[in-house]
Amino acid sequence: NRRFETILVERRERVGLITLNRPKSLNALNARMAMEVLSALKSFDADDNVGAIVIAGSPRAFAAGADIAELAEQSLVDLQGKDPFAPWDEVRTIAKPIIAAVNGYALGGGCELALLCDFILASEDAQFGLPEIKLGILPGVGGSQRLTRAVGKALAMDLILTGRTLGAAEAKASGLVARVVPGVELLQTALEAAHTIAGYNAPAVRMAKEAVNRAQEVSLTEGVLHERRLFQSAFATEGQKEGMHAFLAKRAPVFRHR
Ligand code: CO8
Repeated sequence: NRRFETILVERRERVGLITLNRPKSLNALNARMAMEVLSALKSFDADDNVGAIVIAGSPRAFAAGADIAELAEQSLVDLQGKDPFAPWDEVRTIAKPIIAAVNGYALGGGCELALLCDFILASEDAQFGLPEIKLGILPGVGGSQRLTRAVGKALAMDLILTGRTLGAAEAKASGLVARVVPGVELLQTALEAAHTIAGYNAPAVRMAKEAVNRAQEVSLTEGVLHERRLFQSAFATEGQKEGMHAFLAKRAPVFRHR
């Protein structure tokens, strides 16, 4: 935490927790936060004591978007030259599952960050949207692509062109979020889900994440083939033997975490 100004980082048992921490600006995502989130994610990804990661916000907002104050005076050449969003693109290189715990606003880049996570748990007061159009711009960290894949073209067009926000119930109904829970239970629910994941056979967890992500990229035939190869690879892990032997012996499996 000494290294970080914009986030809080801690480990709770086998779960890595990153809390976005610029509450005064509703966690506006500046260039420093992008670097810090990526750095924390990479450390957790390399740490055998961590099996899954949660990204959470502060009480009023997960994140209300890119830091508009920082962006306002940028030129085309600035954005091309030292692309301040490049670290966000690297979130997809993290092999361990990442859960977004979204309460309050997840707008613009905040919504895009949630979409970069593997799944989203939302509180009843969550508000999702890509309101960049109101600022004279459009989504810039994959929102137009990932939201469209998540909820389909009709709703993605509606949100991106009108800039309106989506409440938790509509977000759940559209498939954007996996679960909606009361605000007071959100962090605990996310930590418990991450803890459950972190208890499983780590190589199989990584393969399962990779397999689902493949579905976004390739044809069904290629995706099924990729899955089959990963499935076969799982039989080269100790955890496969442990999981299956434990089932047959009617005892709980004990997975080793390397
Ligand atoms: N950037 C900078 N500061 C912000 C941002 C932001 N995105 N959002 C809120 N703040 C600041 C406000 O300026 C205010 O500061 P101050 O207290 O100093 O005046 C403080 O946070 C509290 O905000 P409000 O007073 O506005 O609170 P309200 O409850 O009245 O309104 C809203 C809350 C509706 C969330 C409102 O703050 C808002 O509309 N915020 C901007 C939302 C937005 O347009 N987001 C999209 C930004 S553009 C973008 O994300 C481009 C994506 C490109 C990639 C990003 C990289 C990840």
